Amino acid sequence: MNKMLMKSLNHVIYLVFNLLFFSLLTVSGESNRNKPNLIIILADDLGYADLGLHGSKQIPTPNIDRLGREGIIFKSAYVTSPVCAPSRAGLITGKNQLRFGFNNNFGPDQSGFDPEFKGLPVDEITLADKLGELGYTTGLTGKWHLGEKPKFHPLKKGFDEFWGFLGGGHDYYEARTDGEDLVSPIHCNYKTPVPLTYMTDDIGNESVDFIQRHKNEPFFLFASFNAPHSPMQALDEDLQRFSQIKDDLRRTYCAMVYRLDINVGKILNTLEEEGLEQNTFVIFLSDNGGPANLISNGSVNAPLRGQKTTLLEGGIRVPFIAKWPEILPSGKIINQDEIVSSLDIFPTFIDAAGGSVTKEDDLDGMSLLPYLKDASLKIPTRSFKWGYTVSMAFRDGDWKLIRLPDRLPMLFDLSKDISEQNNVALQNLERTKNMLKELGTWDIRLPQPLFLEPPGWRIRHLGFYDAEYQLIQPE
Ligand SMILES: [Ca+2]
Repeated sequence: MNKMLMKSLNHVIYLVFNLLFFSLLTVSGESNRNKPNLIIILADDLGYADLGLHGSKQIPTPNIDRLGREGIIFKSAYVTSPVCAPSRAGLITGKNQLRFGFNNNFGPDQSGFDPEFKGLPVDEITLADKLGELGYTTGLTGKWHLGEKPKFHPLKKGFDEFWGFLGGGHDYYEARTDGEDLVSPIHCNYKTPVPLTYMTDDIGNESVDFIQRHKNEPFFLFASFNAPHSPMQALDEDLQRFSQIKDDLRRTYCAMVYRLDINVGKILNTLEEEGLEQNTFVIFLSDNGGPANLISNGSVNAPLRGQKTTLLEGGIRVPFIAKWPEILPSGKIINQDEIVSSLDIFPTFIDAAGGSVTKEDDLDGMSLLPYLKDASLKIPTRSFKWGYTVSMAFRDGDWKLIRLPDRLPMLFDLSKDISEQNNVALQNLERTKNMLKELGTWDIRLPQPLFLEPPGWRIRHLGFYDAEYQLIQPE
């Protein structure tokens, strides 16, 4: 080849390369500009009854209520577990966590179980991993609770930024760099953490900071509040607002939920101020139902029976709101017969981000976008299964079966009996048998749990099925 020809060939290659490079840049720039920002706001151990939009007469929650008014409220929304860690494992992977052995909360190490496995299995893909691949900047503020060993750290599970704590609960006022459990350190990879003011305010402020720093790129924020999970600590100014409530525990709880609402408001206001509101998709939910009886934080799940740790509705049905003004209708209520799950958040967000979910992703939920965008479409009848320590449950359309080790299975028709007062298993024996068979067939194919809770907890959990629950709103 002569020199002239070589030179012009090089020139053509150079031109083609530049053309390709800059058109790719433009395409990704444009598609990135159109991508919605994605936010999950997670409450911790919030009672189903304890929001204004769910009829609370004691706790004003104007900001969460506004989110509901301007967005979509789901009346039949579930999490995958009635306790924190497994519920979060399901939410962040889009898979029922029992499929990878994450059945339980973390307890003390037990003989026969390798503590190296106490965390979200390292090969599980998270929503943050996937959104990172789609060009998102990802951040977690607050509680992680998916493993405390370095290999389980959120920065290894797809998050670019983390401000928060690794365990399941935290003191609201104090963190120590060498502390453990409730006073464990605040971790942060982009600045040196300053002392806590009040945890709920700090998580709110860090969430606002994340939004402001990343307002020019598509971002995914997981605002993972620990309120109103114990320890029960509230600000004096908030306690004064609820001075009419005589019970100390309930008063403190109300003040904590009120402060959570203020911080949800901070996040929503920041979106508005930064001009991001229209194209930001926000989902609000709780990680499990409110604890009552022996382990109570003062919450109420009315009209639902049960509590945190039970597979009665009070343990797993949670407040759930979605808002994305640019794409979704506002003021819509999705009724009881249309069931959604925290498992749907993963595929819904990937869909919103312009990505796609394939068979290899092996997820358990589905994108809700087609049903939310088109008013003529109803979410199809679905079924979900749950397992936690002593209990298993199966919801299939209106029917729900609960299986416990020491009694006949219970069957409820949720279309008529949202408070699970009438066990109709014997009146519907064929249905009970069929559902029990399907649940059992699923159960025996699951892997063994990676870690267990102490045996004593199982006895306690069983007792919560026989306890009494407040089924109407307190005045
Ligand atoms: Ca929780």
